[in-house]
Amino acid sequence: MYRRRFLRRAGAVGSAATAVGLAGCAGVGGEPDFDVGMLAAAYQPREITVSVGDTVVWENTSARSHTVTATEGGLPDGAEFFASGGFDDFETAKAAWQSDFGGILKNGDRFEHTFTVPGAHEYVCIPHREGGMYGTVVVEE
Ligand SMILES: [Cu+2]
Repeated sequence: MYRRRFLRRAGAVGSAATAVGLAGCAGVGGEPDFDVGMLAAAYQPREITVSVGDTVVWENTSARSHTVTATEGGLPDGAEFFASGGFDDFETAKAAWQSDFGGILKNGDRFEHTFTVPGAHEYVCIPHREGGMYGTVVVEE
């Protein structure tokens, strides 16, 4: 947990754009109380490293709507599928988005997932995946 917080701070210092984007969502002491924000078509940061057992919190810090949806084949063996909207697999999540925006995260909405299996977990924003809106959670032992 401490390591994640350190990494988050280090990332925020390195990017003026990040500071601007997250300014409206600062938690106690001015530090954001989420781990991954969202820009118009990107997760910020795109990759985050956490430890087994950590919970990652996403917040839609942009005006556009997004999803957080694990990709098929993008998870380590044994890892639980995760998706905003709570869907069980990618196809279900995609169909739900296409029918009635299932899994939508609007501005200020949050999603969280606890990671219990080490390895790289890739996820995507369904409406913006062709624009390259992908992210990765790297989970270390
Ligand atoms: Cu998106």
